[in-house]
Formats: sequence, structure tokens, C-alpha cells
Amino acid sequence: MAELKALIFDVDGTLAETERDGHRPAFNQAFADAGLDWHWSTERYGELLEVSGGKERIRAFIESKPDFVLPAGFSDLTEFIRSLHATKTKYYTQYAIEGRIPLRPGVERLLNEARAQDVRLAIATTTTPANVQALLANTLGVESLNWFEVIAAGDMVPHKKPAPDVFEYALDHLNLPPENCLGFEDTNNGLLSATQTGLKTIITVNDYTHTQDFSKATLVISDLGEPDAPFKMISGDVGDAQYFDIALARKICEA
Ligand code: XBP
Repeated sequence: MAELKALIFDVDGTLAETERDGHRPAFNQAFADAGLDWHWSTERYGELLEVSGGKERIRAFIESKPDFVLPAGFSDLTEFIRSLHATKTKYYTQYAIEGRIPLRPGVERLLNEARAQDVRLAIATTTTPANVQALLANTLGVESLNWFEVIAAGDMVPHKKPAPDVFEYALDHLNLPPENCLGFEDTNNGLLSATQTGLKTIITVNDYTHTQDFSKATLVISDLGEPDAPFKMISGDVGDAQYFDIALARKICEA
């Protein structure tokens, strides 16, 4: 019977539909600014999401283009990718500031319940720290950045999801064993990353991920739900719960 002490959240696709509403349009705007005739459709982006990391995703895309020529003014591919990605991050944070990336159902409620019940909070994400700060500050308010004892993000760890590094980083800095925590994710890559550390993991699916393999998940639901908007249960045991709250989190952690 492990006591619940902390919740560790993925960001993209879990706290908010950032891939659809933020990252993909930001990539396309950065490509246009660079004079590139590249455009990632919703479908094409879904395929590219197999690769964790925005810089890594651009590189994978370029490697799929045999006719690619390094634009003038760049000494090497890494420098070119870094500059494209920096422009993309500028647009992503701008979209967050404009309020174009709302939180998913139940996220704000669950975070506030956790704070009210002294359940500690952490983040384990692949995305760039600036994106996390912009999303939280422009959805929950600047002070919400302090709600999370650890924000493990981007290049802070050597290997990106599905490697366990970023969840290990969060657990180390929380100084807690996985059995006292729950992970929240939306992708198979993220699930593999979290479960390799021993974390029981809750999956909230989305349009990009609902067909992925979540057999290692403790629970798979449509979203965290609200009292007036119940979640859809996909797999796992929630008893008669209609939305994900701290009581259900404790039950799952103690099981
Ligand atoms: C998902 C990712 C990120 C984003 C893009 O992160 O793979 O790379 O798609 O963000 P998460 P960057 O672990 O939160 O699901 O361009 O900043 O990498």
C-alpha cells in the first residue's frame, strides 16, 4: 500500500493539445519565415510525432528529403536546425501568450486538488523549457510555475522519450520512489519513458495518439474529465469514478 505523494505530468498532448494548436502551426510559420516551401499537414505531423523532440523532428524530416540543400549562410545542418527551431519556439510562445493553447479538460481542477491536499507536482516533458513556462504562465498564471517542484524539460537530460531519462530526473529531484507517484502521459513514447522508471502511468488519449499501444498503462481515459463532463474509460479500473481526482489517484497508487 504505497501512499500517493506526487503527480508527474507530461506537457504536450497531456496538459494541453499543444501539438495541434501550438507546435505544428509554429513549425510551419518558421518554415515560411525561412523561405522554405515546407508545410506539415495535420496528417504528416502525426507521422513525424514518432520522433520526440522538435530539433530531432526537423532533422528526421530533412533526412527524408534527398533533394535537400543547406541554405546559404549556414555552416552546417545542426546550426540550420537550431535556427529554424529557435524561430519555431518564438512563434509557439507567442501563440501561448495569445491564449491559443488552452488546457485540456480536468487539468486545472486536478492540479488545484493536488495542491489543496499536499500532493506534490512535477513535470517531465521533451519540449523546450521556454514553451512550458509560456504555456503555464498564460493558462494558470505566472505563479503556477512555482506549483511544480521540478520542471524536467528538453535538453536537460541526455536522451529523450521513450528513454526514461526525463522521468528519472523528475523522480530524483522529488527524491521519491516511483511507487509514491503517478505519471500522466498521452503517447506510447511517453508511456515507455515513464513505465521504465516503475511509474504507474495514466494515459489521456488525443486525436494524434488514440490508436497507439497503451498496454503498459495503468489506466487509459479520453481525458481527466470534469464533474459535469465525465471522461470515457478506455481501459483500466476506475470503479464508479466519472472524472479523475485525487481520491482516484490515491486508490490507484495504493492498489
Ligand atoms: C513532445 C515532444 C516535443 C514537442 C515539440 O513533448 O516531442 O518535442 O513536440 O517541442 P512531451 P520542442 O514530452 O511533452 O510529450 O520543439 O520544444 O522539442
